Amino acid sequence: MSDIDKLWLHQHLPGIQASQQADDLASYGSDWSRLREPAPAAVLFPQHQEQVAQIIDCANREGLALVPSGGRTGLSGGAIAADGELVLSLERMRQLDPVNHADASVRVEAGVVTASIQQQAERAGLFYGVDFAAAGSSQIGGNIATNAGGIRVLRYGLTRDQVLGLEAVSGKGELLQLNHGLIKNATGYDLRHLLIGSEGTLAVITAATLKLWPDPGERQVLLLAVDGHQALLPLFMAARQALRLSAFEFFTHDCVRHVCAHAGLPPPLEQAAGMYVLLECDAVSDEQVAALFEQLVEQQLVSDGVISQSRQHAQQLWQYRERISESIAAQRPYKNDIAVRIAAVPELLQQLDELIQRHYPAFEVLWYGHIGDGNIHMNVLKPDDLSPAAFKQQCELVNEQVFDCIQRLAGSISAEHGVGLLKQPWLQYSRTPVEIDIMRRIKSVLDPGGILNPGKLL
Ligand code: S2G
Ligand code: ZN
Repeated sequence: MSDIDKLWLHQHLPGIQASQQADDLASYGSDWSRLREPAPAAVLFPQHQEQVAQIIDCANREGLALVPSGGRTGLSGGAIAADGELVLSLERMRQLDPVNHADASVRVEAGVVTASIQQQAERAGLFYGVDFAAAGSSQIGGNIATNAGGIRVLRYGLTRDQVLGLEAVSGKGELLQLNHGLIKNATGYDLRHLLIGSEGTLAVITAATLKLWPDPGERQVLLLAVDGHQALLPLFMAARQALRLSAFEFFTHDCVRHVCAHAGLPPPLEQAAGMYVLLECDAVSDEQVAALFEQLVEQQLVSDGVISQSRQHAQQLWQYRERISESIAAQRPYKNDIAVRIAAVPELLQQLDELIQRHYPAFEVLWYGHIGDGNIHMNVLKPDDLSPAAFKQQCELVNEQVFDCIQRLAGSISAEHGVGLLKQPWLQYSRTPVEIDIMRRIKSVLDPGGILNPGKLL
């Protein structure tokens, strides 16, 4: 056990709240990936940017590793502390400023839960553009550190596209106030965008000024039965042509089976289908939707479907997509979170389907994701009779083929969940040696002591 005890913390980090309680060490040292047993030396709870700088200065002096920690809903092990690191939790930095109506923005500290931002925006008659299943427990600092995506990227972009200003502390302890909420600022490298998606390896994010959108008003959800993945791209293009889309998701029948069993929901349509599309769009007249639906059936792109009749009905339909992850979590699925350009989605699905049949005939594989931004989630469910280690090893054997396919299509081996610990061995399938070398050199400038989240991403 490290020599970090109460006295050490009191001497080296006076005035900073800390815990070495076993349950805190276990909970703050892990994340939703559960990839490694948590074993941090202590959990620190700074309450403002200066205390974060104080912690970083101490870590550099003492040569200690820091793991920045938000809501720990990550799935790639980016927030895991398994080797005596100090966890730097932002959860007590929860200042949520009033909405700035002139700028249509809001300044929030890193520990604010994503759903609170959505509610703050709604109260002001505005809309925060990023949403995903974990929004009720994820924190905005972690969303920014992983550039979280979610279900409405095709309309509002990624977390990156919401950040107008960013406050952080670099691995050298430098206080950063970046871009100050400006829309235009042509004064050199945009360091804000360097930190967004850097997974806590370059700086600790302490606050952000976020863009808010006009209230989208009434929206409708269509849940459509689709014959096969070949129909997905033509269906997406027809829907994008005819409607003002804010989401276009797909999932297979196996996903529906797990969600209905887990959540006690009735099947979404009378007839089961091989695959479903859930799309969300600005509300249109019943005639317009009926005409589009007729057209899609004529083109044999869909065979059945349901259109939400109320906001509550729309939320019910969303459950078939939003609750997939939670319904399979107990089976500790091996997750691939991959992306290609939208035009390459059909080919990716075709190649992966063949690959799965060849290598995983015995495994149950669930396919779902965000066709609207080329992101496919492929979750392989662990068979009961296989140990987690053996299962992970078998899945990783197939990763080479999956990522070969991604590399050929110039895609990404991690679309939105980040690299963390899980995808690090395969980074070169999406980033060239030159890029990885430049990333390492940037890391050496911003975190020369290598104290920030060592072992993650690079
Ligand atoms: C999704 C959520 C995380 C997962 O549902 O879009 O990004 O379990 C995922 O894959
Ligand atoms: Zn996703």
